[in-house]
Amino acid sequence: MSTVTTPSPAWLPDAALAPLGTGLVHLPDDGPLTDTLRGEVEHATAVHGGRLTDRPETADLLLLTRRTAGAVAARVEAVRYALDADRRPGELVTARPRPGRWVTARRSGVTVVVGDDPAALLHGAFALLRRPLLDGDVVGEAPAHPVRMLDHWDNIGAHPVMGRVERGYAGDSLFFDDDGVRADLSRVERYARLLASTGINAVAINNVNVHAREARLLTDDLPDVARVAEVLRRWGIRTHLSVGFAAPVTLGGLPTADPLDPDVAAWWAATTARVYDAVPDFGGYLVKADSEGQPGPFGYGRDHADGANVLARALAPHGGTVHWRAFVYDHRQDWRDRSTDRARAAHDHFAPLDGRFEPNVVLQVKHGPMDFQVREPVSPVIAAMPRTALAVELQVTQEYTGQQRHVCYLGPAWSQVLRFAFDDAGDSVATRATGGLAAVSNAGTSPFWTGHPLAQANLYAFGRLACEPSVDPDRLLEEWVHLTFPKAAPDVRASVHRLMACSWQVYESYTAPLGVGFMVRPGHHYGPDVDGYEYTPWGTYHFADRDGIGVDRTMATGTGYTGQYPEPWRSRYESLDACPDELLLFFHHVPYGHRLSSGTTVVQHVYDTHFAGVEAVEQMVGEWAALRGRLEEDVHAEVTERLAEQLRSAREWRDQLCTYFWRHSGIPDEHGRRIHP
Ligand code: GCV
Repeated sequence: MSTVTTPSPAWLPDAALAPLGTGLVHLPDDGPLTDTLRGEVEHATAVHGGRLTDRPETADLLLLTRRTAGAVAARVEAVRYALDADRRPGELVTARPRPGRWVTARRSGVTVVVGDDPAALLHGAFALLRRPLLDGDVVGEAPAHPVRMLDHWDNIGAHPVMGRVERGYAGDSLFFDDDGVRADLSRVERYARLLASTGINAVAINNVNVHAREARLLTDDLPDVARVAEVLRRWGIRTHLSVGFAAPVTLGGLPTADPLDPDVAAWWAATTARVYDAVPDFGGYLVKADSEGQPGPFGYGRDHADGANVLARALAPHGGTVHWRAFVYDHRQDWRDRSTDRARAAHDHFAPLDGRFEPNVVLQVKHGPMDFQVREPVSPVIAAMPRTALAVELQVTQEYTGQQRHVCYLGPAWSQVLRFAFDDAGDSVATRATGGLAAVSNAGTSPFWTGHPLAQANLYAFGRLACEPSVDPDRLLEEWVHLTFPKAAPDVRASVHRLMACSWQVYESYTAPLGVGFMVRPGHHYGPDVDGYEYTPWGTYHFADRDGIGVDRTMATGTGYTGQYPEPWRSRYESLDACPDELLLFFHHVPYGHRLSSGTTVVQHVYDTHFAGVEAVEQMVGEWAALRGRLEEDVHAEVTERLAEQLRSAREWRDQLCTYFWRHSGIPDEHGRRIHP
C-alpha cells in the first residue's frame, strides 16, 4: 500500500501553478472569493518567485473582475484588448450570453483574466493552468450550465460492508465521522479547491438514501452543516442536503408527510427558513423518493409533482432548488413477469408530469434508463419533458465500472451521452440539461482522493464537462495528465495518456457485451456473475437461454420501451438491422448465431472481445511497468498494485463469460482458443 500520509495534490501540484506565480500579479478586487484567489496567488508566487503588485502597468498577470477592469483599461493595453474581445468573432460570441463567464487574453507578454463576477474570475484564473496562452490569444469561456453539482453518498453511520460511503471506493467520508460532521475540515478545504479548479459549484454532502441519523443534518446538526458551508463557500460552492420525504413525520412528529397537507407544507417552510438562518447561501434539497425503499408521495396517493412542489415552495423564498430524482422504479419485480420493464419506469412516471413542476424544481435524471451501466442508451426522459428543468446525473464513483480498482476513464462515455442528439435539429443532451449536470462523487479520504490515482481523471473530467460539455474528452485527459504529472517527460505523459484513453472501451470489452448490463455479483457489484441478478426482484435481466440472449424492448413484440424515444431513434432501436451493435442486446433478444453489422456473430463477438480485453489489460500492465522510476514512486506503486487486480479480474470475467456462453450455445470459438468446459 501507499506510504502517502497527506493527500495528493492531484491535478494542482505546485509545479502546475507556474502560470499564476512566476511574474508580477495584479489582483485589485476584494471580497471572500477574491481572498481565496489571493491565497492561491500568494502560494504560487512563493513557490515560483513572483509577487503581487499594486501597480497594474508593471504586472505580467492581471486578475480582474468587470468591476475593476474598467479603471485599469486606460493604463494597460492588454486589458483593453480583453475587454474588446466581445466585439471580435470566435468562441466569445457563444460564451457571451451565459453567466459566470470569463475572458482571458495575452498581449505583448501580459496576461489578463477578466471575470464577470468573482467566481468567474476564480475559474478563469484556474483555467490559465491548463491553457497557457500565446501572444495575441483571446479565449472566452463560460460554464454551459449554471449548476455543476457533485453528490456525495456519504453517511454518518458506517454500513457493515460498504463503510461510511455508499458505493465509495476511496476510503472514508470527507465530511463525516462517527460523531457527525468532522471537527477538522481541512481536507474538505483541499477538496473544495480541487473542485473549484474544475468549475464545480454545488455539493450535496450526504447520501440520497437518508437514514435516521443523517436526517438530523436538516435540524439538530445545522450548526455543523454551516461549518461545511463556510468552507465550501470560500471556493464558490453552495452546500446542498439530501432529505427524506418523510421528514415531517420522522423529525417533525406530524402524523403525515402528505405533500398536500397544509401542516406538512408549513413544516417544510419553517424548517427550510431555519436552514437559511444557518446557511444563507444554502443550495437546496436533493430527494430520492419512492425509490428502493425510500418514502415518497406515492405513499399518500400523490404524484411526484405534488411531492417535489411542496419542497420547492418552501425553498423558493430563499432562492433554493429541489433536485428531485427520477430514479423511480419497482424494485420488487417478479422475474417471471416479462412485461414489466424497469427501463420504462422513469418515463412512465415522469413524462406525464411535464409542465407541472414549480420553476425551482430540477428533475435529476440518470443518463441511462437503468442504473449507470457500462453501456446504456440515453434516457428517453431527457427528450420528453421540454417544460421541466432537467439535470442529467452521471456516476463518477465507479460502482459498475471497476470500483476504482480498474482503470476506466469515463470521459468518452459521458461525452457520448452529452453529445447525443435526439433529433435532426441537433439539440444535444447537454443543451436539454437546462438544470445542469450532477454526478456521484468518487472522492474520499484515500491518500489519492479517489483510491485509484488514475480515477482522479474522472473527477476532473466531470467538472470540466459540466462547464464545457462539447470539449473533446481526449483533450481533457491530456489536460489532466499535464497538470498531474508536470515534471514527467513527454513520452511518460504520452504513455499514461495512451493507457487511459481507451480504458472505458477496454473495460466494456471484458465485462458487458452489446449493451447487456448487471452481469455482476449482486450486492457489491464487483466481478462477474452472469446470472447473479437473473432471478432477483430488481428488474435487471438478460434472459439468456440455450438459443439466445437479450431483452426484447421493441413495440412489435417486446415491452414497448423503444416507443418512448422520438424519431428517428424509435425506429432505429426498434429495427434489428438498424440498432447499433453496442446496444443490440439492450433492445433485442437474438439467437447466438445472429450476425452483427460488424459481420461477426453475437457469440463470437463475446469470445473475441473477452480475449481482446484481457490482452489489452496485459498491455496496460506492461506499459505501466515501463514507467517505473519515471513517475512519483507512490503513484507508480499504487497503480501497479491495482493493475494486477484488474488483470486478475479481467481474466476471471473472460473465463466466466466465455464458458457461460459456450455452455449455453454449444457454439465453439472460431479461433479455437481455450474456453473452460
Ligand atoms: C444511493 C443504485 C446503487 C445504490 C444507489 C442507487 C441510487 O441502485 O446501487 O447504492 O443508492 O443506485 O442511485 O439511488
